[in-house]
Amino acid sequence: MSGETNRVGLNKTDYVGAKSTLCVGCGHDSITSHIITAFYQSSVDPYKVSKLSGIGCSSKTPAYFLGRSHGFNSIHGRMAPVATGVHLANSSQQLIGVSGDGDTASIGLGSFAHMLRRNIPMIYIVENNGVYGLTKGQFSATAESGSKAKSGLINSFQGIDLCTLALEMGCTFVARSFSGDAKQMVPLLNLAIRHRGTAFIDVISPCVTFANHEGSTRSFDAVKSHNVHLQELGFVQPQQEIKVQYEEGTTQQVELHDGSRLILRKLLSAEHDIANRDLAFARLNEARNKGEFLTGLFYWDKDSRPLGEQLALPARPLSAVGEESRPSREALGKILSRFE
Ligand SMILES: Cc1ncc(C[n+]2csc(CCOP(=O)(O)OP(=O)(O)O)c2C)c(N)n1
Ligand code: SF4
Ligand SMILES: [Mg+2]
Repeated sequence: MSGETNRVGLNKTDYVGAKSTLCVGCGHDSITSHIITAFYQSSVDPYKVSKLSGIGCSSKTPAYFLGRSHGFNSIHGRMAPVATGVHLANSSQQLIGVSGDGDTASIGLGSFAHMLRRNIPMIYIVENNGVYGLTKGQFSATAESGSKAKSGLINSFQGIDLCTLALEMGCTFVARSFSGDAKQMVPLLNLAIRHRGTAFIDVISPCVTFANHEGSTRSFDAVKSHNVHLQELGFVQPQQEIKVQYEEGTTQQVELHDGSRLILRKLLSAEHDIANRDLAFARLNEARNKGEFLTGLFYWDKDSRPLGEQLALPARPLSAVGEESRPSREALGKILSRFE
């Protein structure tokens, strides 16, 4: 499909952005390329997308994809409230946010938690390298205890597992992947594009400059040797043929409202059901106790209700309401008087 135009008449090159200024080999650049692939494959109109971020190397990346979309680079740790505002002002925009483990798990932790409770419709990616890359490699709050910094310092604090936290906060789509795993990331993103609520994807994304040495639990070698897949994921676009034949009983297919299909193939001996939140907690805890990076789709609430629906917002975005249809001063006064 990569040389062809997609369903909205665009080429893959129409989904790229500016040239990356990150270190050569940074995991974050691979995630950028998976985002470009998924938005192209899903034929998303880039003019209807708003890209959001905080501060960090990861937060610079929205400049490198979807160059025709809107963008807002917030202050450190404040992507979530900005996303909430963008959604309430213009609910017709599709949102994708990229944050870092520092940006989300330290300064932005409170905002992140409350955004998940509210189920703001957006794809929320954390490019998780266990360090503050932009400020020269200090441990972040997601770094595993016992991990060694480039300076030789050993991390004595427990790391926050963002997927477990997201589940606890009521997140309706919780997944983890590895930046180098296009086969898993692209289907996850294709599904996330269609999710009606916050689609959280924690992506282990090694920092080649500050965390790729012996003793770091986030080096490429350490992540690859501890990466265990929860399931094999496939995504079939509307009207696209399923080319691979799977053995009966080993796969599950979920049809989506637009005719696309998610295909899940069981890999672990332990049972998992993406609709079962308790099992998602169990799988995450087991993996953590074994020191594994379990990747895949942990939980998906297919019938999730995004914020706009919970608040019964009108279909017409507030930003499209002209002066002529705004309530008069008297009408507003009447409404306000009810709260006096
Ligand atoms: C209010 C505020 N405090 C601290 C900083 C300094 N600072 C910039 S980026 C950053 C952390 C970046 O780490 P992360 O979010 O993990 O992104 P990475 O660079 O690792 O991709 C910090 C602490 C800042 N810019 N603003
Ligand atoms: S410092 Fe680390 S996170 Fe930042 S661009 Fe370089 S490799 Fe990537
Ligand atoms: Mg980081």
